[in-house]
Amino acid sequence: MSTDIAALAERLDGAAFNATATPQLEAPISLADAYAVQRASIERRLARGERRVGIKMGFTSRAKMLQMGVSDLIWGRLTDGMLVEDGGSVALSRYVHPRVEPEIAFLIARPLAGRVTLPQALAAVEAVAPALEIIDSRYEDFRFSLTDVVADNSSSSGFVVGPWASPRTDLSNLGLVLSFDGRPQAFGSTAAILGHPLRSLVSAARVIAEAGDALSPGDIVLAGGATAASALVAGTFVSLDMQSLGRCGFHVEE
Ligand code: OOG
Ligand code: MG
Repeated sequence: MSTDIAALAERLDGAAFNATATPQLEAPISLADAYAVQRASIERRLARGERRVGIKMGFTSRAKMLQMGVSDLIWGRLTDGMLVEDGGSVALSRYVHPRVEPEIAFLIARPLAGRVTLPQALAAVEAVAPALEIIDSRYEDFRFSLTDVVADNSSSSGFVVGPWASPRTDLSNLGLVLSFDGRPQAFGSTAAILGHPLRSLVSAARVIAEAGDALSPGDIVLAGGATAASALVAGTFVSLDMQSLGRCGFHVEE
């Protein structure tokens, strides 16, 4: 039976828009169909006036794969509607069951797509920053298969980008602490992201080309969570401190 791409896109976009969970997909779909659903659901957001601002990589660390039971790299699309100002606030009521995870963001300076080397990827970077991703599966109980989560735009929901720094910063092994109200919640290192976060950018260039697209100047690429994600708690201030790159954070309201 062929998959009704538009119907699934409407269902998942509606679940995100209304912050209400939807059951896991009834029938397994192909990976190609899952990305087609993702694309169609983002088209709906763009039609409402949002703008594409980049992409996020997922399951680039072992901690994330273990937490979710999915072991293949995935990606999702970011829009300006997902951007949360550094130091700003989010309302829990806008989400289904949001979680936060520490990441690194790349700002793209030059077009990048296809099979590229690490030095080629680095040469396309304008700046790097500590970042927090707010993920929010639209599926009940935050449970999904690989294709379910891809169709759901890889749980993309929000992101905060900290101060931009020189791309010459050595990203290979930066210590990081995610805190709630100053209390450490998760610790890690950027080395957890594919051994080096730049490898995630290399993968981003490949997957975006496979989708017939390219990374463009001004795009943001999130490299993927370095630790398992933590559930957001109302009334807390979430912050990320990253060695060499500094800090970013946001308030969580009811
Ligand atoms: C899927 C998204 C994975 C990451 O950084 O690994 C992801 C999820 O965990 O819900 O964003
Ligand atoms: Mg993430």
